[in-house]
Amino acid sequence: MTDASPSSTPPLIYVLNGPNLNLLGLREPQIYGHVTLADVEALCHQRALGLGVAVSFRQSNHEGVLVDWIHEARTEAAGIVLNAGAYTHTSIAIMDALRGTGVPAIEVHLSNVFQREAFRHHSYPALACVGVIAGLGPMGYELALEALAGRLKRS
Ligand code: CA2
Repeated sequence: MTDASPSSTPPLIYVLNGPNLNLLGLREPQIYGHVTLADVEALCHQRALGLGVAVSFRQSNHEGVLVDWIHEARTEAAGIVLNAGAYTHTSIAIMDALRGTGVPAIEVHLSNVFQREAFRHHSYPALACVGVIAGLGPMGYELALEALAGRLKRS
């Protein structure tokens, strides 16, 4: 007999990346290291497996596309990990989209934005996030997934 036991679909977490993050590992290694975005994606899928969640990992250079994905998360995802790149410091639209979804979101930055230029110290999306992780490199994505998976388990 084949194993036909029902297995529930793991909760889906959107991992959204903003402008220029497609260049990760290819330029400015002194700030962002040598790890590519494909490496970060592989790390997220691996970590998600251990946490019993699934990941939809995406990158866009366009603010409106990020807003659309956040809207989509309202019905499709149980959580959002967001590295909005430079839109972090400018985008009221992304903050409003996060507020509109009601889906728990964690903001992640590879670099320690607080050690950098003053304009990187402010984040609009952070006002709509349950937490912020900065300066831990790709591990920040793993920690954000762990925190969201923990919240899901408790809820
Ligand atoms: O530290 C982070 O993760 C940032 O979100 C990265 C953004 C920056 O604007 C934020 O202030 C902090 C920049 C992403 C661009 O990444 C590049 C990677 C390699 C080469 C050029 C850009």
